[in-house]
Amino acid sequence: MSFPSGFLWGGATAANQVEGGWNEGGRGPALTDVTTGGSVKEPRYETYIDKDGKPGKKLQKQPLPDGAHYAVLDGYHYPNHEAVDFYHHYKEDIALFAEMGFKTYRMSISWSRLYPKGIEKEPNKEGVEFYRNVFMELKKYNIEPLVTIWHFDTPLYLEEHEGGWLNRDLIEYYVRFATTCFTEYNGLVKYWLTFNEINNTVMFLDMFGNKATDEDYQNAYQILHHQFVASAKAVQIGHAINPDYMIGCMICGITRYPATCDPNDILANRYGWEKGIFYCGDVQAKGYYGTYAKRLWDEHNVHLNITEEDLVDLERGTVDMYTFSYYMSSLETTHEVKDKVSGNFVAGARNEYLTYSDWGWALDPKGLRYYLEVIYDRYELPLMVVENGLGAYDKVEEDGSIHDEYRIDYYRQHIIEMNKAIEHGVDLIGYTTWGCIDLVSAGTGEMRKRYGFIYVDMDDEGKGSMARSRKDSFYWYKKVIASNGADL
Ligand code: BGP
Repeated sequence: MSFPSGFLWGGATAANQVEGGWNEGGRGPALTDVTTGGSVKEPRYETYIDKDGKPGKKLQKQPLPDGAHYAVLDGYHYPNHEAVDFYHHYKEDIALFAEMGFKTYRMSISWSRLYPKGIEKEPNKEGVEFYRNVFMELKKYNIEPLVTIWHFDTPLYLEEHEGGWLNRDLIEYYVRFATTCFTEYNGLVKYWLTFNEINNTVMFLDMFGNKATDEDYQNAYQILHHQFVASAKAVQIGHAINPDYMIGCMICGITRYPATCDPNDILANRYGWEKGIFYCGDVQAKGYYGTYAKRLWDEHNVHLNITEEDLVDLERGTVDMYTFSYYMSSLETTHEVKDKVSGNFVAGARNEYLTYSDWGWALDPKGLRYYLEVIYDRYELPLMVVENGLGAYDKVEEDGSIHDEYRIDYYRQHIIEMNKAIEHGVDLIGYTTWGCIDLVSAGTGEMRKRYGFIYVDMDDEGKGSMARSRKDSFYWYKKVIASNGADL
């Protein structure tokens, strides 16, 4: 078994989950500073009326409990304020990535570190320099950065005072931010992703039994449209700045199967792929809305504000590569679900042929091959798996070692399936495992849900030394990379 030469092996993180330093270096607060675990808990706001009589929202602040250094708001702590402090440990962390032999490192740029409120005309110099230093450090080890421009972390100001992504003006603010990234880091970065898991906005609206209203759909589709246009504008600008830039979309890839052979389930499954997966990929990779889009909008009485100019932008701003995260598959059914899987983030009908992680995520390596082959057939663009990993409890032995055989096994199975897809003709150019260093969970805000090859001594209460150590999987992944995927 072998992978193409030049295959981009590496790991992935996001600023809001590793960086910390949330109020350092001139950084402004971001939405993710108040919504880590936001999918389960809402931030608490106070409402107020400003001097012009305009209503606004303000976060309720609470002091830190004794001994903890994670900030606490209304009794709920936001661990990503400090996260695993990549902000101060980046040299040490990058040296560890280099030791594993990483060819690439996927990371994101915190928007509010460059534009604290999102509305400024000029970027915050200290923020710009921070990422320049990180990229220079990666260059030292010949590690190619793969940079996500938006990873859920819209500046809080834009959410509180500008109405967030429902407001068309966000396109302009985002484009300014993206242009700064493309210009400042020209020569240091080649691979870019415009929006992380852009499809979540619609896919999770009614997946697994959530009931969304027509208004929820109206807003979600309009938000997505603004993000599509922002992405397409950024792609055009990026290519004008440097024609060699490889700019990709990033889709939350959940392989969907029908739960039964009832034609109703088969149809539901087909429509589920369209709504959850293809809707975004088609716009970003083909440059136009799929024929089924009108059906999806009509289902919920959605009327979008789309201009002629938008359509031109979408057509001109198609991506160079399709990237996605892959953690699990799910079952689609029109029947009542008796045997339900529960877990954070995602829950649904249990697939009796699969096993599940401690957090209820279906472990399905073959589902990765399925996804790769379906998507390659549809777009014929280079593909990258930019997230894949196992959130698990790790036990630190008395001598400090961590025997995470379950994680090694998980990766081994997924790499075997990727290789089969390549043998079947799929142009897969890279693989970055999620949370190559332990980080704060996006879904729950926990530290104990660990993904890393590198362990970080930090717990859910924000207590720990932040010391880094190598798990068994660290040595294993090093061997995999050194053998270009042959030695598993
Ligand atoms: C994806 C996100 C990541 C990451 C991952 C794992 O949806 O892009 O940010 O966190 O899922 O999810 P969790 O952190 O909830 O385990």
